Amino acid sequence: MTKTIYILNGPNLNLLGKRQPEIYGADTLEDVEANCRRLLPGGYDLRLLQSNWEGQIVDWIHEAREEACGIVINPAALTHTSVAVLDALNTFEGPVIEVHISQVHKREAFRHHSYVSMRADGVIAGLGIEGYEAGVRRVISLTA
Ligand code: CA2
Repeated sequence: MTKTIYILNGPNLNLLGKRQPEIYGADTLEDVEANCRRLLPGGYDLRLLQSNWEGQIVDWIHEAREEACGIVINPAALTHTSVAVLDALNTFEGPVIEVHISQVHKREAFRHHSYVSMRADGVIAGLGIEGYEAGVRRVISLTA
């Protein structure tokens, strides 16, 4: 049976590649998906999703409980605010890798705390969109 990796993206990441390239780079979420797809061995698939709504991210995490072998998540600003996303991730049994495009620890102090890190099995920050590929590689190595 095919193993599916969910790649979840939080608020404003639909603007990736379209605004603030000095912080987030020039690549889009479509580029992220294409780069990650290239890494997939046989028997794996991925589903890349983005929403500006916290509840939608929670619903996708619930869906992942049945459908996904692992989650790569860039919760965006919800990283720093959302107990709801943390609680949802705590119900997921597979590996969870948290990704941030920017190096959040070099930025404002409010970006230094992550609720999601209390559940994540790995945390990647500052690798640009390559962080998603590292996250996908890690989920594959933990679920192969
Ligand atoms: O570095 C990251 O990936 C972040 O998760 C991005 C969030 C930010 O709130 C986190 O602290 C770190 C912001 C996402 C906004 O994405 C945009 C992308 C392009 C243009 C404007 C916003």
